[in-house]
Amino acid sequence: MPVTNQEVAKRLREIYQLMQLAGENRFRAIAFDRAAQTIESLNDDINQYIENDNLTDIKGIGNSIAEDITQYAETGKIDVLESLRERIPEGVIKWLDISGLGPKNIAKIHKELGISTIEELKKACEDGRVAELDGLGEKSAQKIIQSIEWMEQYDERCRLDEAIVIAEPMIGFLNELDGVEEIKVAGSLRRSAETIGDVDILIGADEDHISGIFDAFVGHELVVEILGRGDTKSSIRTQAGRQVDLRIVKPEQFPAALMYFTGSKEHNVVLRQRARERGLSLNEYGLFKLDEEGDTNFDKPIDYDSESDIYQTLDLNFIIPELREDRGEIEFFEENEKMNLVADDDIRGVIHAHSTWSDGKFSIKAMAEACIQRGYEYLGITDHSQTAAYAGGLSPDEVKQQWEEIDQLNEAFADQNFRIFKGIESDILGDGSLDYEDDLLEQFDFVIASVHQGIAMPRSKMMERFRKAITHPATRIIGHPTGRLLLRRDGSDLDMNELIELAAKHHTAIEINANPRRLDLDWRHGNKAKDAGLMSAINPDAHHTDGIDDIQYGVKIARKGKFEPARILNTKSADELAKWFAKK
Ligand code: DGT
Ligand code: CA
Ligand code: CA
Ligand code: ZN
Repeated sequence: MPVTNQEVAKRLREIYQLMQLAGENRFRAIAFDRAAQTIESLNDDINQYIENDNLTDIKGIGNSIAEDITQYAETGKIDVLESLRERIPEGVIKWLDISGLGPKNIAKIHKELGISTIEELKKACEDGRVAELDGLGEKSAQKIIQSIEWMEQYDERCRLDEAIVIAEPMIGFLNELDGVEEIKVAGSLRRSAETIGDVDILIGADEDHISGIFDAFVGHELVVEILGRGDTKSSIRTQAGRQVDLRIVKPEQFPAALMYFTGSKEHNVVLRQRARERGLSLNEYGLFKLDEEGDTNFDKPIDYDSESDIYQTLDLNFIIPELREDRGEIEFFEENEKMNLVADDDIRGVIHAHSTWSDGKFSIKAMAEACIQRGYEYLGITDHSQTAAYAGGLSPDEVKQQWEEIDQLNEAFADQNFRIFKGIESDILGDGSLDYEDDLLEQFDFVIASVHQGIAMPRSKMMERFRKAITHPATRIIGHPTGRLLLRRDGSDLDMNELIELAAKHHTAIEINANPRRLDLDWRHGNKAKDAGLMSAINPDAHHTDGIDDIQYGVKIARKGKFEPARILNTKSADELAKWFAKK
């Protein structure tokens, strides 16, 4: 089974850590750490060495570790690692994530106090037992408590909007430093993923500036913890709990490194394979010829000036970062120069917004003015329906009063060429019916149908609800289909393929809810949506004037989901949209 260099390095490092926890010979343990480091920065694919049975040619890898690596590639397991894992309680292994607490002290605390969970450790730090241990003291105990509190407080991932808030000022700051020739965000953030593990930043700079740039980076005011400081990479944690990785490469390596660290891993694997098929080697340092033995020939670099050049060499057109997920983009850009994707400028109006009539914070008028201010041509107001009492859902009488207000506002806004559509976000009830009588539903300009209650019903029940809602003649858009809240709550269990087919067949759109907590429809359904000809709308679900600006996140996700402007309702003019609403 092919393995990645990173996977092998990770296992070896785990052996190193567990050996220290187990109190094994220090030099033997360090050998595993060295091997892990070497393999992490290895320019070639470790599989070549495994196949050629010459792992020991790699500096720092002896016979015994070579055998471990081979065993891992063959079986997915390493005996030493397995037996270590059995000897060290799992709880104690988690202590390794506590920054500032090394394996030696972990072993000491675990053995002398006989505790093995993080909760017990925290308690022992608080009641003075840890401070009494040799070589630890009160200061160490306090530091451990703080690290544990960080760990408890911060999630492993954050939302796209949260990552942007961290990355933008950091990049602005770094960009001003001496010697920074190029700087770009990489990783999942550059790919516009809906959640971000860590923020990756890449700089191109000459060698003599590297240490100055890293000094400034780890000394930045937002840094609460330095996680690592090396010659080419440093990592920090910010106040918000996020990790930021900064890598610095030579300016001429910048495009290849940017490509590598943008990922995704899956996309990179295919690119490297394409390079091999063309007698080339692609890595974060550049593009090189392969020699007769199939090794990277670092003396034979291939010229490139940009990511575009590298793609060209691999017989591909430039692939925008959002699409680099190995979901058909490679095949597409073999043939095509560009994919027609919706962009910020294409958005002409705002659909799905709440007002003070239900749980919004602003009047319809204020929401409309905020739309006009941002250059939009219309607003589709969609307050909650009657069943959503907790969110101030509208009774049939209130609906009619709201319509009068909208009629008046439309008269007032007519000379500004702005239009308010009468919409509603109708609950999809437990049995799939909508939340008003049909004769009232028919009179809205459009209906968004959303599930707000019972999102955890079994798949068959959920699908039945959606089937009924989609086929209802008044339903024009399905709101936030899964109801997920990113990093907080899973969405409904749905057959998304069927849902998409059904919606397309019944000329009903499924929104891309642009609220960064939702981003639902998920972009992963983009290929299916494209095949089915599904219509969508990039909807801010705004409860506040500021919420309108969430449309930007929805556009990113729509691009990632391969939506062209023609399949996004709010790229239409108000008249075209009115026609589409009336058409079902
Ligand atoms: P994240 O941080 O979990 O949201 O996701 P990424 O994609 O930002 O992943 P990260 O930060 O671990 O690494 C950044 C990029 O570096 C990743 O997208 C591709 C590249 N990379 C990292 N590790 C590997 C690896 O083992 N193999 C390959 N081919 N690329 C890697
Ligand atoms: Ca990352
Ligand atoms: Ca990273
Ligand atoms: Zn809703």
